Amino acid sequence: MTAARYEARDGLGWIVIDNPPVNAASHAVRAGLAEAIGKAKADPAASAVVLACAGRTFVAGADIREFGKPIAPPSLPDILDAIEGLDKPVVAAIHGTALGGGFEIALACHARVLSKDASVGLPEVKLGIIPGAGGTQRLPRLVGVPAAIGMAATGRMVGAAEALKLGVADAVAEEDVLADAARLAKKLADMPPRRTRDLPVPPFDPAAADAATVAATGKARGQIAPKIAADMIRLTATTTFDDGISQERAAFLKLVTSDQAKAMRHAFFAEREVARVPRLEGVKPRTTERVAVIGAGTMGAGISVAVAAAGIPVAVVEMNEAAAEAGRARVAGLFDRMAKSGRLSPAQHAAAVAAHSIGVDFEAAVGAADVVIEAVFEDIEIKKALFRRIAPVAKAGATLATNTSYLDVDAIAAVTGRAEDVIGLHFFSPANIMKLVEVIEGAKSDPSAVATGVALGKRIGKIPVVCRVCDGFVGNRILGAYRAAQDILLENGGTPEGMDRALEAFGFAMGPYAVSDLAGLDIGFARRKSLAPTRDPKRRDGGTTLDRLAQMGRFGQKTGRGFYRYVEGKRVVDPEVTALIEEVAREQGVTRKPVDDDLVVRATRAVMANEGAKILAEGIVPRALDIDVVYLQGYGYPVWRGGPMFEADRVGLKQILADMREVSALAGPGFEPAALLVELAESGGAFASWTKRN
Ligand code: T1G
Repeated sequence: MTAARYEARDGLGWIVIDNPPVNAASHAVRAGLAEAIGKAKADPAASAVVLACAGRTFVAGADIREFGKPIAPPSLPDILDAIEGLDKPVVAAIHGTALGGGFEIALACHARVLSKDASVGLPEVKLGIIPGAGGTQRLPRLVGVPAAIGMAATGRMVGAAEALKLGVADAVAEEDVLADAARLAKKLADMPPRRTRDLPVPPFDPAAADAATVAATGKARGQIAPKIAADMIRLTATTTFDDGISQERAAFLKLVTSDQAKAMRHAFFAEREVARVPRLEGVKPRTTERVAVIGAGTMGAGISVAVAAAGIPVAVVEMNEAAAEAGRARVAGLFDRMAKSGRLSPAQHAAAVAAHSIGVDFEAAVGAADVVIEAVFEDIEIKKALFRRIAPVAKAGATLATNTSYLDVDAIAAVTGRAEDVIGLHFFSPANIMKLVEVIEGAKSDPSAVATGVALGKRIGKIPVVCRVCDGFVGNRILGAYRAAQDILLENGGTPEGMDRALEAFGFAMGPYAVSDLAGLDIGFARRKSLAPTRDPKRRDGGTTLDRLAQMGRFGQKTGRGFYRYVEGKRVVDPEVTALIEEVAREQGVTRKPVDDDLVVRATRAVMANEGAKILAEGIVPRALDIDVVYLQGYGYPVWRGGPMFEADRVGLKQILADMREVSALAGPGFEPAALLVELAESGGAFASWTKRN
């Protein structure tokens, strides 16, 4: 099967690309296209040409797997020049998504027909690059500079209707995009091809272009590609097409080998690879036709909405009618916001609402479910009691999942008498939006139950990461480690505002102290109190300041004061907090010395990698990419750094080990370098290529 073929039919030439699963413009596709274009050019029977794709979608872009390797000719720009230069009209028939190089192919055609559910876009900036085959030079000639920036500098996809309105689609096919494209091709056959490159750039308001650029770069803080994409688009107003093309290509080639592009490509593939867990290879998930969720609080509402939005019937159970009624209101609000934001189309909204119910009949809901998800108060005794109720009612073979964020899944499973059916499904709030779900495999979980958790996660649009039981699983365990290190640095001489600034410059969306105030110090304080009996008094954990603030009723934003004061919603530094930190340091016998931003970043990065190394060595997850995906999808880790383990490999494990040794000297017991980190650093190894030997 050739990746692109030519056939003549009904007086038209047909070029059909066929490269499953997404028709990526691989070398085979480009070579096939070169041959097909030659045939179209030479075919006297073909008065015009339709360019289409087999399978589920138009070309989804250049083949990302080829990046970082020498580009085998013909290059995509050469192919596009050949298409655009044909002396007969070429009409693109677009279904599914035409993205990146795929959309650039369509832009080099002389007209474009989209099926009504098709989308087009230039998402290259999401890979840390910019369009490299004329996208920044052709798109503005069709939609204008501001709109082109709004698309290419953000990576935003547009649907068929908007594409028509913008002028990048010539028609939208209600039924048959191929038939409509053929009709248009015949209509254009006697006219000279309308070459996008020859179109004048529509006049535009520079302020609108500036605004689009600011909006795009504002959403991608720290990333370099968006601004470059916008600059390339602006070039169209000041230079020739050919000069613009060569500047775009040069910028693309430079970006494609950048650290940011390597990190974002890693993230792209890791988020797909992570659901393929080696030890679950070939394990069949159990059938999941109905789900029950116990608890309609924040988490239960979010989880059940995500399930219903995927079209799976879900019955939520509450303790009493009043709680059920409150849950219904909460769920209705979530559905409405998802409809308003366009996450759910009107039809999807209606179907999701129809699939969702909340009641008080525990036996009916749990007895009918293939998967039961508990989402009640984070207390081990409450969860155990509930699972004692679920176990005898749930049908044989049903998967029983707890949404706990750090309690012992094995302890919960042990009370059910059917531990093989029990897993954890740790969703992240808001559960109807956040993509990460940690699928916790208990010591006695049957692989089919774990596979069921993974399959359900994917089906509801999540990114499932399978991990074994440990305190905090992957995300919260690493969070606990680096937050303790940061709190010790705070006592040693840091300030909340200084440390937040350093970590926001590193790329975190919010610094740790702003996050603590947002989440509520009372929550952290309650957890610390529960862990206090087991805490090693010889180890500093830096939490004294938080304890004091909580005891003073300073719970953060919700009380107007925490690590910061909040004046009309604005976060301001509070000298009282600085004084309190100094007092705590004195009590600890610590002489405060200024902590610079560089140390804050190096310490955070090292402790994250160090805890990740322990997690790998313990076999909690099989691969470093599992840890990266947890942080990218659940903790606001900057995607252009690829995740804590990818970033550690980039920096080099020798440096990470040196930084970890510096942290250990500053923070004392509990911050020793992990054996695996030492082993890899001393052997010149990397996390990416390490797998657990047994
Ligand atoms: N190259 C290689 N493989 C790709 C790919 C691509 N462009 N897109 C998807 N795949 C693989 C993916 O890894 C997975 O593989 C399988 O296809 C199904 O993907 C010159 C330089 C198209 C919306 O950024 O956004 O063009 O895991 O699970 O959920 O200027 O794939 O099965 O082994 O995501 O239905 C620009 C990236 C590239 C689009 C479909 N294009 N792809 O989503 O399936 S750069 C993109 C997507 C470029 C030009 C520049 C999505 C999708 P496996 P999937 P999906």
